[in-house]
Amino acid sequence: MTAYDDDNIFAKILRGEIPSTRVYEDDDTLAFMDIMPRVDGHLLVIPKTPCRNVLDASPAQLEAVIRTVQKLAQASKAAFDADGVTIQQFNEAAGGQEVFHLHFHVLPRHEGVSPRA
Ligand code: DGP
Repeated sequence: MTAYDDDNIFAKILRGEIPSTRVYEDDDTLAFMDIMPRVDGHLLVIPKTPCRNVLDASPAQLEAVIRTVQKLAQASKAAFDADGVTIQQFNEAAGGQEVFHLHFHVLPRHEGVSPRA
C-alpha cells in the first residue's frame, strides 16, 4: 500500500494553503468545486482525515464521505434542475486517479449533454 503524502493538493486545500470554492463542510468531510469542471456544478467530496483512496479508507471515512456525496448529489440535482447525477471515483494512477487524497466527483447531468473531456 502506498503511503499517504500530505503534500497533495487536497490536503493543502483542507489546510487552507490553496484557495477553493467550498460548498459544504461538516466535522468529517469537505466539498468544493472542481477546478476543471466537466459539467456545470461539478464538485468534489473529500474526508478531512488523511486517506489516499478507497483502497486504504476506513469504514468510518467511507461512511462519512458517502453520506456527504448523497447529500450533495440531491442538493446539486435540485440546484441545477438536473435530470440525473454522475458519481465517479478513481483509485491509483492506473485507475485514473490524479490527486492522491480520497475524493468522489459529483456531476449534475442533463439529458443529451455530454461531460467535457
Ligand atoms: P482524479 O484524481 O482523476 O479523480 O481528478 C482530480 C480532480 O481534481 C480533477 O477533476 C481536477 C481537480 N483538481 C486538481 N487540482 C485542483 C485544485 O487545485 N483545486 C480544485 N478545486 N480542484 C482541483
